[in-house]
Amino acid sequence: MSLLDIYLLDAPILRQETTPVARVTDDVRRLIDDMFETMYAARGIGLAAPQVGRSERLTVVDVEGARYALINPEILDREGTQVGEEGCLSIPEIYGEVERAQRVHVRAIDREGNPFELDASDLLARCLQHEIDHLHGRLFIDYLSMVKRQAALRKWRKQRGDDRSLTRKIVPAEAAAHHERDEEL
Ligand code: K1U
Ligand code: ZN
Repeated sequence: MSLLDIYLLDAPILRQETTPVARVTDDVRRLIDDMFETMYAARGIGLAAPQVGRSERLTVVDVEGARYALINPEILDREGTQVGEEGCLSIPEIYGEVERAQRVHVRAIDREGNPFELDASDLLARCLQHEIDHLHGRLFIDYLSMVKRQAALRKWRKQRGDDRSLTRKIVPAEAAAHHERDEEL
């Protein structure tokens, strides 16, 4: 398995509509495995294919042990609302409150090519909506008020400085923990 680079806010692929996966091949399964590895190393709870430079309709999530690979996911039903904080591995260190449906009913295809349906609520529902948005070129900052979006973008530009790179490398979580401990000493 391999750690994949994560595409950042200014990368055009994050704004493109994805292409449905026609067939679950070994290549698709390899991508799923690499995406799980990358998501865990980046300490995320979800990751969508465009975030690793692949414009395919595919995402992975793991929210409190509820672990799913979703190929061609579709939200069939939404109920209620919840407001909560979101972050994005493509926009590190930027956070914002987003209103989402409290519960969603999702249909998708799994890693073996079998269709399945899923009812989710709370953080899993939020994460699924965030990831499925990625598959349609939408980012959580699109839901912020104009004032909050502009503040978030100002913070993003400031922390980026002169750095124009469109991807970032993920440091495996264990190595990052050692680094943080060394920094504290
Ligand atoms: O798609 C992504 O960029 C991953 C993103 C998913 C997400 C986070 C928060 C709410 C909805 C969806 C992340 O995992 S960012 C990491 C993060 O902020 C987080 C990690 C654990 C719990 C909550 C948030
Ligand atoms: Zn995201």
